[in-house]
Amino acid sequence: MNTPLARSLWIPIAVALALTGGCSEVASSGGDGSITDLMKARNLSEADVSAALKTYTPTGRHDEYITFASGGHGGNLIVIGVPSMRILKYVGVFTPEPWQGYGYGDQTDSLMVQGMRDGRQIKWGDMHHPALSETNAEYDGKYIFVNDKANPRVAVIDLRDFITTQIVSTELIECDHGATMVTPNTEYVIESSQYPAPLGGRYAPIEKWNEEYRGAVIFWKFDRDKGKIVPDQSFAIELPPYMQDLADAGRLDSDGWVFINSFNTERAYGGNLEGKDPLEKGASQNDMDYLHMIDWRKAEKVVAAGKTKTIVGMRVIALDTAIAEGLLYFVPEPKSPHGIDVTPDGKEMVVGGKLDTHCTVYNFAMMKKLIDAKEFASKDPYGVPILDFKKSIRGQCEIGLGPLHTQFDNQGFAYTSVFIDTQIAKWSLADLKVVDKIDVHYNVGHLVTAEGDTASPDGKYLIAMNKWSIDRFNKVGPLLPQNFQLIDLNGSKMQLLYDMPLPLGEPHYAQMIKADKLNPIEMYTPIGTNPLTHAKDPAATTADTARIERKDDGVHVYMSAIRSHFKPDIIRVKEGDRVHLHITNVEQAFDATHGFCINSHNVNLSLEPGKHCNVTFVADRPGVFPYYCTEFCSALHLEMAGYLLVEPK
Ligand code: RUQ
Ligand code: CUA
Repeated sequence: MNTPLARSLWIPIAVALALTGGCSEVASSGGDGSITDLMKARNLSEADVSAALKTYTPTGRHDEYITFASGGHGGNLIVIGVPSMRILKYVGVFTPEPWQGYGYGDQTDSLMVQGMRDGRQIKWGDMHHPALSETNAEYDGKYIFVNDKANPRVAVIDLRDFITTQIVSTELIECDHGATMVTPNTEYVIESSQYPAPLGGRYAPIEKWNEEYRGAVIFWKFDRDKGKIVPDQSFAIELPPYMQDLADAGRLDSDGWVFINSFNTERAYGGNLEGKDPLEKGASQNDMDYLHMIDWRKAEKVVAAGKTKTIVGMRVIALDTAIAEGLLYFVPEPKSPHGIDVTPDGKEMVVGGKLDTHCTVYNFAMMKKLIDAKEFASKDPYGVPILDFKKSIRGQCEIGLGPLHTQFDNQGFAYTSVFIDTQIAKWSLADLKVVDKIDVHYNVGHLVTAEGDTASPDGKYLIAMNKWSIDRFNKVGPLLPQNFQLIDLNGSKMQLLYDMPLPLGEPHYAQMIKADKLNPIEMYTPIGTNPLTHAKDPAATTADTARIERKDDGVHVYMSAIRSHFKPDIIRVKEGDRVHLHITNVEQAFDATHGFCINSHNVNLSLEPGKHCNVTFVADRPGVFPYYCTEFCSALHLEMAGYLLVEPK
């Protein structure tokens, strides 16, 4: 603390504090003396104060970056400001989100229906990898896609209003992991399987693994104008029954290709209660697994030529066809790889091996040359051509124990999460040498840098997404939060700035975008907009047209909401009536959100200014049910209420 460096650091900090706050008198639990007293009272070092100054964001100021982090088991997407690490929103995606009324009205119920698997509503999701839409390999701030690993699904979130507008799922596969990643102009959203199974939800004995079990990569076609995935224009490629892992799309030089890691090329399937090796032992025998290279532009042509079969409604290029048409190649990769990350210039691919100490840097031009010359070292048991490892790589960087994922900055450095060493390693892409390491707490999985998956990353900030937090926070019982650690990349040494507990499922991956690339709406216009269509809903209502109509299919209530009443505030129906509520928040004031709930009927809506919601339910119990506004919208908020009267038959 008393090193010359620390002292020289401290002087500008003290000056800055005195200038910006105008106060060296700061109240705290530790007393209200000078900054130095405060530091003493709170036991803060100069490094602590420097970290605080780099993240503290005074009231009214906004963050420079926005991070979209997966909500893991919560099935929702977390929006976080950087560097303040303030949580700004949870976007409901695969699971209902009550505050947003997501999953409690007709529109959002339709998304829960889209997300069904085998006709069953799924009550959770295991979200892993958010992917922002891209234009020319840069985040464009328009959409973000996310996957559910457990119940393989992909969702589209519209960044005009941060609302989920579509969920797609195919029963072709039973689990995904290489999802979601986008091609450089968001032509496709990629979803590749993880645990092989017979394609299309069939049964086959596990002993038939080699013959009947398969992986697949799905290319979901995205229609940017409509903001929707078009399942009819999507296709899949059948893959051998290895466990495909993370994926990344090529860009610039490698545009048109997709790269997918794999492990378990041993094709082990366990059986530890049946006298066989456990799965993980069987799956860790080979020195090399296979990096998959897929030529998706060529695959598009094969699909257009009709060389597909249809399985559960999905057009699938069979493995034999993929090989014959030159769509699929393998390159060996060291022991149990996990992350694959294409370098910003698209020229190289960095692969981390969980049981290796290196990152391997594959060179696209070298691999492409081998493919063009048809120079293959061997074939896998299914006939997929395998390139020579040494002839495909530029080199390897000795990183540490358990390198997983890699991100980049704008200075030619790569940052790799090192799981077993529980560190972040910074290394030079040019000479493949580690230049700095920093401890993280603990067991880092993914990491993300600002604009880190684009052709022009910013670097600047890095978030280490740690699986364990052990001693970092107050104890809250045996299930601990995850720990997002913000790291400053601006100096030559990485500096740890902030620990942010995340108590909402294991978040896995995130992407960080410049905040000024996002341009969300402030309210819905015209009044009566349905967020799923971004157009005026046919049942939109104004205060003047509020009414109740009895029709063949039940009672339709056209209701308006404005501070501080619903109109109508009395609804009379008969036991057994089907009730259709059509509610418009007719306000056009920023942040003037109302809520609407009826007790005991699972009716719960969020009505942002201008938004229209439809909800249908059966009034099957006679009684008196108050409804009320759930957002403290005005001084007369508590009076913003009404009665649903259900008269007995
Ligand atoms: S994973 S900790 Cu699902 Cu992205 Cu690597
Ligand atoms: Cu409207 Cu409270």
